[in-house]
Amino acid sequence: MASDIIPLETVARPLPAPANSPGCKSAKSCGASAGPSDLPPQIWDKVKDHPCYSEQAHHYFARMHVAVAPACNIQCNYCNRKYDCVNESRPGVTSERLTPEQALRKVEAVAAKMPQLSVLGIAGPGDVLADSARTFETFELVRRTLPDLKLCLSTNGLALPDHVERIRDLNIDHVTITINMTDPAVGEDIYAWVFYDHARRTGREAARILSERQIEGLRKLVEAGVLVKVNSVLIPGVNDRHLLEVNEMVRRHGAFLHNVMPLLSDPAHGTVFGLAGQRGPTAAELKGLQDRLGGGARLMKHCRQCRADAVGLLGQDLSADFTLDKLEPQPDAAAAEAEAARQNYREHVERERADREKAAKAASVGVGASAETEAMLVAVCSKGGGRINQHFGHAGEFQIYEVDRTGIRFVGHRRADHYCQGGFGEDDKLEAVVKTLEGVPVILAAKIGSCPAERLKAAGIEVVTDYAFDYIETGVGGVFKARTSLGRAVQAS
Ligand code: CLF
Ligand code: SF4
Repeated sequence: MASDIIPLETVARPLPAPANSPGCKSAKSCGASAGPSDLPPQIWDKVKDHPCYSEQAHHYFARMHVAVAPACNIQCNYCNRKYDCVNESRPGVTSERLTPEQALRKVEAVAAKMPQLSVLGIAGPGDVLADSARTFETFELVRRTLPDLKLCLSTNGLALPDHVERIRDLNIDHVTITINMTDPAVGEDIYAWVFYDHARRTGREAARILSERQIEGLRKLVEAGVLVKVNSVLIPGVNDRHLLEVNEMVRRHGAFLHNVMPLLSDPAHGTVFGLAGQRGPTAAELKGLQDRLGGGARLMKHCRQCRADAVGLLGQDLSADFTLDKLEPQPDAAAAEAEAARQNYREHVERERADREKAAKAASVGVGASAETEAMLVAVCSKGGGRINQHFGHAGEFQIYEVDRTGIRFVGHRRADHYCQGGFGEDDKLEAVVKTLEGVPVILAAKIGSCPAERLKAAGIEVVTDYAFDYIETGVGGVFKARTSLGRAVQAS
């Protein structure tokens, strides 16, 4: 059960003492990477343990979703109602529907196994406020039983203005609104209808109502002191250029983060877009837009478009370990023991963070002196803790870091989907990894077999294991210096 939960010993391995350095001051880093020195203390306190609101936190903390909200009040053209709400999920995923009581049992079971758990989110499978009673009843039950967990919800925003007081009173500090447009002329191509004020509306009227309600909800939440993240689905040819305006609106109204997610579209999903052949953006198009949005609202780049019943660190999927039939009854003392374990883990993470920060500063020493003008991308195999602690063959995804003269920063992830499931030598899967890592010359892994390492080398990708179990920044800084003019200068002297 839950064997992929990060073992604490791999998170806690100490590093050599770092040297002094000015550290990374890149202006280009991901907005969700903001740390205690960039944010007011009360905001940092709200985000530091939230894996979606803080890129740093996603290395350490887990979230779980409970799928208690099946109904929806709008129809997006990228959604098929057979599956979960695509606004925060991958299409084609179906979650087990729960009652609020079942949801509480599940949260207790996960909490008993996973001290990394810090957030309970509700993100579907429909819209969480379309049938708000089930959503709020679930939050109330969990708030009473596990008061230290942060509560989080994700909505399309149509019903949001009617629920802001309840959200504030329940201490739900984190709300996501999916806003794909502010212009009804764009919106009529994204939404088939909305159900509002006892009637089904279509066309520009539907899009106008939805947009007005979303912005009203955003404004009220910000006034109520709730941290708001805005998700936008990037749909090439439909809202790609328009998302610059959405980003500006997001910034103007005081949302904390803007998360631009790629449309995932396939005829097999049975959606309007999928059947019409509407494509999703390429990784380069997504990055290009994110780069253009760099001066606006803070950006989230570590979203994994997870399921409405997701469990674990972002990028992990332990939902199959916690289906209803597998939930064990919890003994009376379990809740208190689990809370104490979470508290211990948080203290441990505080120490780790301080250590990692020093290591990151040490790693960036000299990086700024490089004569290289091109940034270098590095793929990292990590199962948490901000460390290079995963075997290449077990990596379901690669975390992508960029390094240049201005520093080291996280820029996103690329999926590898368990290249090594039946042993090494699965040529087609290795080919897929090579394709996934186009433009990335180096992989940092804890270990790799000689056969795949040679195959990757032949494809122009070097796999470095010298930094196994070190912090990511130590490895990224190390390979950059070794491969650039800095390394060549050292070799020549
Ligand atoms: Fe869940 Fe969403 Fe809360 Fe996170 S997910 S309700 S804010 S706890 Fe996170 Fe998943 Fe991306 Fe969502 S990675 S899809 S952003
Ligand atoms: Fe589907 Fe979510 Fe859109 Fe509703 S809000 S139609 S569940 S993607």
